[in-house]
Amino acid sequence: MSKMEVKTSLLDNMIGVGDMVLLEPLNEDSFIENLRKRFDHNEIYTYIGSVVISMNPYRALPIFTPDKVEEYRNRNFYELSPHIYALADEAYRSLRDQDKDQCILITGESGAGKTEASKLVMSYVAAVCGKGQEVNKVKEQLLQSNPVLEAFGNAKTVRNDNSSRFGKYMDIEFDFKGDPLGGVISNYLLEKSRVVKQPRGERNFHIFYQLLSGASEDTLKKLKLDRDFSKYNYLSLDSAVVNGLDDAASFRTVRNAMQIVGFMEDEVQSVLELVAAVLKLGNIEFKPESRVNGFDESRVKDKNDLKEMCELLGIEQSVLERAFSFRTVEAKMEKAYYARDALAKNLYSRMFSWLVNRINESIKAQTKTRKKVMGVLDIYGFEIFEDNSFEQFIINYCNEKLQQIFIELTLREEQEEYVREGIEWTNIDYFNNAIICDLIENNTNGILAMLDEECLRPGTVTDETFLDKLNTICAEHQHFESRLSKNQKFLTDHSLPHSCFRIQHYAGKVLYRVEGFVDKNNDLLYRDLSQAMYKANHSLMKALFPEGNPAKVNLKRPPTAGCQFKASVATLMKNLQTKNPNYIRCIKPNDKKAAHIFTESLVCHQARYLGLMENVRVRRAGYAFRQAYEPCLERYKMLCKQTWPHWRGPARQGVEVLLNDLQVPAEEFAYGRSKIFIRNPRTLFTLEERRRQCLEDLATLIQKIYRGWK
Ligand code: AD9
Ligand code: MG
Repeated sequence: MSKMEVKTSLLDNMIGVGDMVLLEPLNEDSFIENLRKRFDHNEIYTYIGSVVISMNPYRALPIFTPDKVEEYRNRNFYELSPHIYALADEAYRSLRDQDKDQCILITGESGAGKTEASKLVMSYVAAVCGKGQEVNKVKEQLLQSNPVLEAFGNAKTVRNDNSSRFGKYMDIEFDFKGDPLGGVISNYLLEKSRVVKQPRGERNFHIFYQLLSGASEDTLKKLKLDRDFSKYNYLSLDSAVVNGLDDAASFRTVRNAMQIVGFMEDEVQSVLELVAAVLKLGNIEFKPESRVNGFDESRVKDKNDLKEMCELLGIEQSVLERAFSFRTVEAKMEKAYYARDALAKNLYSRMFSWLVNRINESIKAQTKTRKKVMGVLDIYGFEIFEDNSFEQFIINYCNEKLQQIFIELTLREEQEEYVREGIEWTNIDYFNNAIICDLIENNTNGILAMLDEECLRPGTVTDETFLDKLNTICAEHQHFESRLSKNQKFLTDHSLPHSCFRIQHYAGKVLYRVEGFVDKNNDLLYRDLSQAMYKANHSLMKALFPEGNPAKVNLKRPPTAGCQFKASVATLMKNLQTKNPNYIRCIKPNDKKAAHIFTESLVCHQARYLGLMENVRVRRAGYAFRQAYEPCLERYKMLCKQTWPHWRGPARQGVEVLLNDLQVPAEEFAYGRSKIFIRNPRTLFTLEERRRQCLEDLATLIQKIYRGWK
């Protein structure tokens, strides 16, 4: 198909319009209707200019085959029907041929298809970029890092059977020819609270179930584990088996992937020992015990699990047992359980970060030649649960930042094109969520700063004192005109349930329960426990708890979880801003994880908060459609005697003659340096219609002549 026929495929009314910019009339109803029509015809991708909207089909569609890859390879973005491959191809070619670093930003709520989309982009790029033994090895390692990280970092939630519980950004590095050299993965805050407790209907991280289901008898014996999930406190039972998930088969895939990525056998063994240790740790229970000197003490109840855990990790049992005994008068038992869970969470999340680092070691580029980079961002989606805690707060903050960068970059890109083309730019009114980001991250009175202040303050600090502070400061500022808008996003009134605050996020209002905020932000581990871990005769374990080294007792307090997250998000944003962005906006069609169901209200809600209509408005605000002069003239020259069949002068002049001849009103178009800009899609439709008519007349004429000859 030539580029000329392109737009007709984008305009095909049967299956809806391929580019929302060309939708007429444009309103929310027509927007959603267009998505529905396309979804019903298995067209899960739709453009807004260069942005790809992706609907989760919840079933395998035959559109990701090697043939499809070939079809989209080296074709212009609008040439074929909308596809994620078109975006991947455009990004890759722009990187290879124009030397521009790229980033692929994938957003959408939990279960909308971000992780799948990121894998489709990666596999497309892997399929079209260089070949050869070395290159293939690099590709294979990059691709196989996915199953490893998913096993340890994903879990079944009520929203998604394979929900990413960490944020991931991966830079894939290429040489000047466009061959992959390696990659670097950054991970963002794993939801570690899941290790010790899962909401109803959800599971712990996949690896626990995979290990118990898929490991050989021999391995299980070495790890002192039982195949039966019900033996472990940390594993939820009501949803341990997930339809469509084969944990045993996944375990084999993960083992294989670890090998391809370059893990040594003893490293794999060490990791599995830590996974087993977490399960054992969860089974340790405590009881109060009176002591001779009159004090009560928390004591380990049944020592078998403790013993086995210590054997696995080479820890002296008495050292760990001592670390778990608490003598303070109040809440001894609670403290012991708290310490146990804190240790399990820390152990697991540190192991996860170690895995990421270890993978990075394997996949890092071996050469020092100048590199071009394609970054792929797949981060946890916006979450609104019934009970929202610190984790949701952090996840949603990150999504706010991404939305902000989306707004900034889309507008900037649009504006830059106008400037480049010498066309006057008129400002567009749009919702800017910068105030919500500021409410959370402002260095002096942002919510994270206030939380930190509370965490570091001497005296009695509780979640309640933190909430009081929030309420006072945000309410105080509400009196200031300049801060009014920001604090309107912090909603506090007497109707709120106890211990809660509410934020008006760009994606909706979210009620956060403050319980656990201070603790989770502090993220502190009792020193006795980290020292016990450091004493382990297990090199990986030792490496995970460097602060347990007695020589380093006076180390400064580590930065809080919120502070670390804020810093890493800031670095990420800076990084993204230096790259050419490509957007994939994922939408979940229904809440049932089911194929063929399109729940209009749900889709509408997502389209709204993703700002998709706004995105179309920005694209159409000045000029909805633009095209280089030459192809434009080529396509429509038949409509004007002066340009048909040949126009001898410059293409721009030809287009001028053509539009004048067709009497298109002057306010409907503008002449850019290399492109013609058309204000209203209707003008384009009229041109298309006239062209179609012209072709039809021509065909009839030819037929007549042909018959006459016969
Ligand atoms: V979360 O924020 O990590 O909880 P994601 O990443 O947005 O979420 P994910 O990619 O994991 O969602 O998709 C959820 C499920 O939808 C997948 O496990 C698949 O079963 C299904 N899915 C998503 N995209 C596709 C697709 N292109 N084709 C078929 C898909 N199924
Ligand atoms: Mg995901």
